[in-house]
Amino acid sequence: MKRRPNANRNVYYKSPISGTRAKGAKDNVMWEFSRSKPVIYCAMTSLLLLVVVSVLFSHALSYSFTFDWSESFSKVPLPYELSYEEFYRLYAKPLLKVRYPGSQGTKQVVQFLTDSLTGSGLNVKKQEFSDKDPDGNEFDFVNVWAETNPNAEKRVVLSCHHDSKLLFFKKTRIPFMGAIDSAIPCAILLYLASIIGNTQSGSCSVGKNLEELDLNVVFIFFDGEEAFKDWTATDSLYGSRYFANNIDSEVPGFLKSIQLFVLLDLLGTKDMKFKIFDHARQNLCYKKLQSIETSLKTKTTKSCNSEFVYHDGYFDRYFTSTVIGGGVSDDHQPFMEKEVKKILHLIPVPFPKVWHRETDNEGSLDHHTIENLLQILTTFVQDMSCALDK
Ligand code: 1BN
Ligand code: ZN
Repeated sequence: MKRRPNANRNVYYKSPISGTRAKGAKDNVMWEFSRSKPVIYCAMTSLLLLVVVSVLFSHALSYSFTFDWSESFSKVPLPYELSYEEFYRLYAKPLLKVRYPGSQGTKQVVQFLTDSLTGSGLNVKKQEFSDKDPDGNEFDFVNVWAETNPNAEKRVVLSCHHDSKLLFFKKTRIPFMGAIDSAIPCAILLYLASIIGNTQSGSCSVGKNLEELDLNVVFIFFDGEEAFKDWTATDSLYGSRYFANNIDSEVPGFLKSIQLFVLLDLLGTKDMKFKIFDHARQNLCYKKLQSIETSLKTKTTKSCNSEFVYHDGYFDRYFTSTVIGGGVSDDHQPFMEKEVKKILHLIPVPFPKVWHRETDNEGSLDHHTIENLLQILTTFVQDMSCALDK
């Protein structure tokens, strides 16, 4: 992603408390003041200064504690030009909280997703419902979804799950963050939504291409992907099952219009390799992702007004050509059962070591990997004609 030329990277500011003095200051300056008559004026000025500084400081403190993330979206005119740091601060940080179904964290995350998608110019909807866990306890769930072009006939779905697993160790609840499972996948989708939404009418328009292809990009953030106990057909995928079972009565013809269904999961660690599942064998969009990765690795790529800086490291490639057959049960499954044909389940195999462990937090993230993935997917959404090919 483009680095802002004026970004103050690695700039270290000395603390004003560290004893540095202004040029020309004298050691005996305090002594000279104390001997002079205007000592009272000096004391009064200092007091006044102290009052002004403390008022400013308390204002700054309260601002940082009450900072409203949604305010910042309108100040992001060119998402293509966001630095990685800005992406992380704007889209990932607000999702990094405990957010199992019905929790306070979920309420905040749902509000954040809604504000972010609305700020990107998308038409946002919610599906609220309740269901029971295997012990009969009732939970509230909220799916959030948004579309870029409701008038288009064909849809491409880009999805993730926003809930974090309710994790226990010896009957004590662990504050499980789910950074890769699936805060980062959702942050990536919010970023892609901002690119598509905000640039729809601009000169660097992804939207133009989508209009030509008559494509409506639908972003879905499922709740309740995780099992409360053991993963079974009824204890898992609460949100995606509800969505697949109900969407056609809300929006007639929705499922039939899906040309491509992409699900992101467990993304953000260094050991990330995608393999080809049975259902993706003939998927031209997987091939497209492979060729994007190759070109980003081998040459400097300009995308609109951004120059990508791809991080090449120890890894060979993310989108491997290894066919492993089978598949992993996840939020795409209820859609497969509804005959949605083209599915891309972008989940690394083997699963990252931190999977369903307390260590799935910010410390598990590899920022070069996430930035590379953002670049691959940003390039991908600019031309999704692969979704229309047979
Ligand atoms: C992915 C992330 N999954 C759960 N959290 C899906 C899954 C289902 C993983 C069954 C392993 C087994
Ligand atoms: Zn999980």
